[in-house]
Amino acid sequence: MKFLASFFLLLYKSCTMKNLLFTSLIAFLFSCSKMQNKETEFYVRGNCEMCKERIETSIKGINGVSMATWNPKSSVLKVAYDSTMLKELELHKAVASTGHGTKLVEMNNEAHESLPECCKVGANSMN
Ligand SMILES: [Cu+2]
Repeated sequence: MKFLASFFLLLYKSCTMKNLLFTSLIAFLFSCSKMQNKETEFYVRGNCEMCKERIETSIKGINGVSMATWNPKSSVLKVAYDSTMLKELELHKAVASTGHGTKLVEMNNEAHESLPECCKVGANSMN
């Protein structure tokens, strides 16, 4: 009788384990399907490799961003992000706060003033 009881207990435990696994699998799939990965690109004013580092870091630090690459030649920033977590304008605001303006959000002047000379507007012919 004791053996039977422990047998059923084991059976019950393995069933709940399976349920747990199944439930977490469903939850995982559901959270994946809810993610809306979106890619966008826009102009960000900047000059050099230091600008690149600064611009990309400001965007990569945002929750929901999976990729950020700024091209110093074209001044175009490419971003992949979860559109359920943030809006594109928030990307513009984040980058502008570091002193690099976009066409939607003007650069933060104070931040821009504290940039190295080579990173400022007018530092090279590309501005
Ligand atoms: Cu620079």
